Amino acid sequence: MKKLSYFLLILVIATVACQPKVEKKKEVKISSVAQEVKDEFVRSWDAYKKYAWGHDVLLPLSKSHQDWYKESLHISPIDAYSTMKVMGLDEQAKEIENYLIDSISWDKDLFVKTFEVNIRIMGGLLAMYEYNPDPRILEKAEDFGKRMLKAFDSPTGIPYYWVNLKTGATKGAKINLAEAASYMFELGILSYYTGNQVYYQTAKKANLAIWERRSDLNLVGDLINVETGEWLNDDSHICAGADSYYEYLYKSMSLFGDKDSQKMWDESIAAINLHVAEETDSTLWYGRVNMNTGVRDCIDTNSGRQFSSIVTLYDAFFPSILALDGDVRRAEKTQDTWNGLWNKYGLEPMIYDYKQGEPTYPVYDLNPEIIESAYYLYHITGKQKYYDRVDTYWSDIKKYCRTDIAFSSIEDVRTMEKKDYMPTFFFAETMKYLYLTFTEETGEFNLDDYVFNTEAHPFAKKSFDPEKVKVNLGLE
Ligand code: DMJ
Repeated sequence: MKKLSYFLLILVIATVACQPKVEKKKEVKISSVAQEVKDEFVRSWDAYKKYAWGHDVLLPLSKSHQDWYKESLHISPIDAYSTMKVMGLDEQAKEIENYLIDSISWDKDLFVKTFEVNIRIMGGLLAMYEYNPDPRILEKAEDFGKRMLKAFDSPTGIPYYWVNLKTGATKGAKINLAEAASYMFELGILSYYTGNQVYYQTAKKANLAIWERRSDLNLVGDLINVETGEWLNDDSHICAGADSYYEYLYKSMSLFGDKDSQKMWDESIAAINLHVAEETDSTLWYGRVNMNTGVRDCIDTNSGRQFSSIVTLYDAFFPSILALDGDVRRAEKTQDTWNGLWNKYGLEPMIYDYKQGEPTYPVYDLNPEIIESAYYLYHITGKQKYYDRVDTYWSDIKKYCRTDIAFSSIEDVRTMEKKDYMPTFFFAETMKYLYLTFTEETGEFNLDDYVFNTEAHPFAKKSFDPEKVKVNLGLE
């Protein structure tokens, strides 16, 4: 009898020990402003579900929806997922995982924009797999990756602008720098997880094709023909159309330790600071120069207008990369410059001429970049002013963009007339950077431990074993 109860006791202990550990979630106390961002995220997500479920985008004024193409790619939920995980909205996130696994197929006869689907769908799926290593999620990501690879089937290895997800047909031989070579990050992660080098090597080939065509000043242009490899435009800049090219040189180097990315980044950033940066006592703008001469004589071919001092609000991401790279002086000065522009209008215009001091395209699309750089600088320098700036950005977004169901873009930052559109990156990026700034003090999410893709999908550095990176990505 004694023996039997001893045996039963051992059995109970063994059974308990074999159960998967259910981690008890730590309750983290967040500030009222962080809670407000989270509540507003949920309110906007609920509106998406009510008015746009199954579609790409919520139209917040007409309370309707829109798809990018003739069929939906479900971009809002895929983009929203990682922000839900960061905010601890696990129930909503689970619903997206299940929806992806049960109901989304990539076998669609649609021409999609290679760049946009890479940063939003590929980036979003890989981040989902990071949070939940369910092989069915990786399968969806790899299926998508195989379809994307067809885009790179050009004489130069630089992808076509459009690729058909079902047939693999391509079109659009003219492509800007960001769309030409911002793939090493996502496709490198896909290679890492699948053990198939082809993804990273294909993406890297496109980068090397660009790099081979740099000028003697180590600058590259902004529009290229993927079939002939000819530059169609000699303007060199870090603005929209080029931005994530530079971001991914840095981030691929930092996540994968690829020496070629390191060289491309080091030589590029030196050239950009030497030729493209335009600094005064109080401002630091990154404008436009001719890639061959370094001269500020860029002319817009359509309007004939001087173009050298035209910047885009996307450029406000640049301080984050400068700061990560250790150039905190330039990072802070550029962030100050962009902050001045925000305060001039209360939001930023999409395109701005800093010499004329006026917008050339006054739309604000709920973009995240200025918040992103203030968040990075708050984390890196600890200076309260960056927190306060994010607080101001949030107040202004609430003031001008909040609608009865969600948030809307703005047609003109001079009139604050609303526009019937809520882009998917509002879920992925804008709300995430706001929340991360306002929860920084909790220590729950440490930026030092992550690298974000350009759509703010986070990847933990510790997930990438350096030896396995070398083998799976095919690094020397
Ligand atoms: C995002 O889609 C990405 O960050 C992209 O690289 C450029 N900016 C938009 C949002 O403004």
